[in-house]
Amino acid sequence: MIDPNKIKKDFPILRQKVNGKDLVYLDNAATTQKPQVVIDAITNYYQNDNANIHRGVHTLAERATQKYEEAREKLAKFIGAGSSREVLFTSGTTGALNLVAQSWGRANLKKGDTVLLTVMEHHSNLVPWQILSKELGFSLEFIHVTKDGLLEEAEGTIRRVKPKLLAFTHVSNVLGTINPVKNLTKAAHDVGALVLVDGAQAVAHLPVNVSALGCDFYALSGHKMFGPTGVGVLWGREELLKEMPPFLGGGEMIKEVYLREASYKEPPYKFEAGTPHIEGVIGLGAAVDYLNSLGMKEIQEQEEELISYALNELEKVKDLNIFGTFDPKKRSGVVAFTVARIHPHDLATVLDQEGIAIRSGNHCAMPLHSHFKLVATARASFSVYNAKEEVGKLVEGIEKAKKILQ
Ligand code: C6P
Repeated sequence: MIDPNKIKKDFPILRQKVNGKDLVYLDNAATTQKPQVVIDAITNYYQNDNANIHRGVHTLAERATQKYEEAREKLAKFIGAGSSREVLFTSGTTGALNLVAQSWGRANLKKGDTVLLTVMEHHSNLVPWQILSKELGFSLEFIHVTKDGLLEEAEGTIRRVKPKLLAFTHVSNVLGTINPVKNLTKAAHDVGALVLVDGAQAVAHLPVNVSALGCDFYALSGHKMFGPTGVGVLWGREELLKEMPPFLGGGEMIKEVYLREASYKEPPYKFEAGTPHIEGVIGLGAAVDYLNSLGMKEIQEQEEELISYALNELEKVKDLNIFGTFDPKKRSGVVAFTVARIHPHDLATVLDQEGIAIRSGNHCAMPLHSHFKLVATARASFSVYNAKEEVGKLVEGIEKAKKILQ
């Protein structure tokens, strides 16, 4: 079993005090902290290898290129991709989802088609489709969410709507719900739809194997899995990527360029125009090594126990209302809640005085909050370095806030 207090030593930022108290970092769904090995990988790159990639023949350029491409191999293996050619580096999940919309979507969607989303999507998997549907005239439909925070009648909705694309989140960043990707993918494929999965909140918390899930696209962010910000991945099935037009044009994505036309490289390079986030990719590769060293199954087991404990403890707090399912098998380490007569921002401010970092607001999921007739929630989100004692500190902090604010 993973010992969070031992893991914590790998993360230098967690050694500090905030407002005179030991930092309790419970905002991991927004971004995770970085282990020393990731910080070292980035520093080493700048100290020893910095050069542009895929361009020069000099030693530094070759070293930088090799490290960048090694990271692609690591990512491919980590998510169970058939080939590293299916791993495109993007600016993050948002970049990956927009890439699918602007490349695959623009080439394949038209009036009369439907894109099926869910009410629990992050804005990143709503707004790109809204922008495109206004322009191209296809429809948007939504799978609803039960009061327990699960997808409602998902397979029935897929069969009824017969979408061209089903795009949904693997794990909700508000409810923590782990959606049944494999079953929904099968239902979508049965009606001829492609499937895009937003894996932003999944990859650092449970083993992900895109081949076993059977989906067509999978998006993730490096910074939510102990890697740097500004880098992420779009995984796509190779035959789809080959057919898709490029999204951005520029250097290194081309074979030949003439004044009025150009031919393009094969994926993944066709989708990586310009100088990429080289140190970000190398740092992300180091984050994958770190996650592998802990073991994704072990991480999942440890977090499952922690979330059960947290739900149990928070449920005992009077006037506190938790959103989402209480089944730890269907829920990842995110707990959104409200406390009667306290605004979530005020609660987060009082907790900060206690050195406890949580997020408050709509967590970029306004439609989901509207669905529950809420404007904002408080959200504690856990990672493998969080210990049960920190749940205790959160509960104490909430009780203190109640005394001050209620
Ligand atoms: N959610 C949160 O606090 P980017 O910003 O591109 O790395 O990730 C976007 C994104 C997409 N999908 C889901 C399910 C997400 O949770 C996020 C990011 C953060 O919940 C920041 S808003």
